[in-house]
Amino acid sequence: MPPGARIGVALNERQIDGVAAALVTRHFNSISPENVLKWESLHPARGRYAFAAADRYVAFGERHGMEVTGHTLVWHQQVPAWVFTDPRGTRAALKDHVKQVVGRYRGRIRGWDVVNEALDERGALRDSPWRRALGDDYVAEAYTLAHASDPDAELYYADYNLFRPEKRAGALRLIRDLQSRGIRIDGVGIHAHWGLDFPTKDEIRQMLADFDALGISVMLSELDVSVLPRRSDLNPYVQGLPREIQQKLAQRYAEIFRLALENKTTRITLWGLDDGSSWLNDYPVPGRTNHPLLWDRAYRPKPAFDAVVEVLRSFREK
Ligand code: 9MR
Repeated sequence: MPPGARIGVALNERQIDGVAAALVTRHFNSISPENVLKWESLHPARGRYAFAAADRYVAFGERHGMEVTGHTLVWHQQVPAWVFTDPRGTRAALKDHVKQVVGRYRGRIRGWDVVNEALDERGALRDSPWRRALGDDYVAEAYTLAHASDPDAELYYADYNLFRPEKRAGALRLIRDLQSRGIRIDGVGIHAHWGLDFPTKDEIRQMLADFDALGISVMLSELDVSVLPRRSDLNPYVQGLPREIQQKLAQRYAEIFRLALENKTTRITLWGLDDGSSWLNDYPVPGRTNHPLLWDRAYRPKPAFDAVVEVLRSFREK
């Protein structure tokens, strides 16, 4: 691994024991909780918090010297309905949530995906329940609240499709706006839910350069590479991935890691450890067999794993 590089993985709760845990502690120095720090897991009813799973998760990271990312405070998914329907108010709920959650893990979570996926494809603020309840300035509010509850935590903005210029322009505007108002923003988390042939190398390079120019850290905070056709019921690899596609996947991973490391990416986090636990088996079409990660369903390393190790080694030796 190149000095200082953070290589992370998203895990769900059941993976902090057994085979998965052994792989994670051996190969990664950073973890992101796939679900346990989301609102629906932590805060099912006003004033009622369920911290047990999150506590175990954070302790697992600490015990093994891995940094833990806080994912995520303000998102339009996985938020219980009461947050937007309770007449006592969404703003009060948000304030309490951030105070309790960020405050509880103060000094233990390195950085938070404070606002997640706030933009639409044109780069404007999406029509989310947060925006409807709180107005456009909910974004700035969330960062201010998070900073107050842990002044030392890094604060990130995270979104997908940022390789598309129009959407990226919106993210650049959003981040610059926070910067110009003196609100803390440390980095951008690029959700790299990509394919074997998109985005192009040039698109990736341009995207990384544009964010780097803001003087913030740039992370691939959710990386996986789908091998399936996107909008289709085709499910061609139920019995396994043909050697040729396996090689393509390996080359694609090597290419992405190389581009990221050449272009000052500070953290690369895989969105899942093994193919069997990937969200891509159920999205956008439920019940397919995808092979988007570095370990297969039996936790055997794939050629893509070797390819990534090779790239990391070459950077260490540079
Ligand atoms: O991987 C997560 C999956 O287990 C959840 O069911 C899903 C719910 O929408 O969220 C997945 O993670 C998402 C992440 O939190 C934000 N970016 C997109 C990820 C994939 O949907």
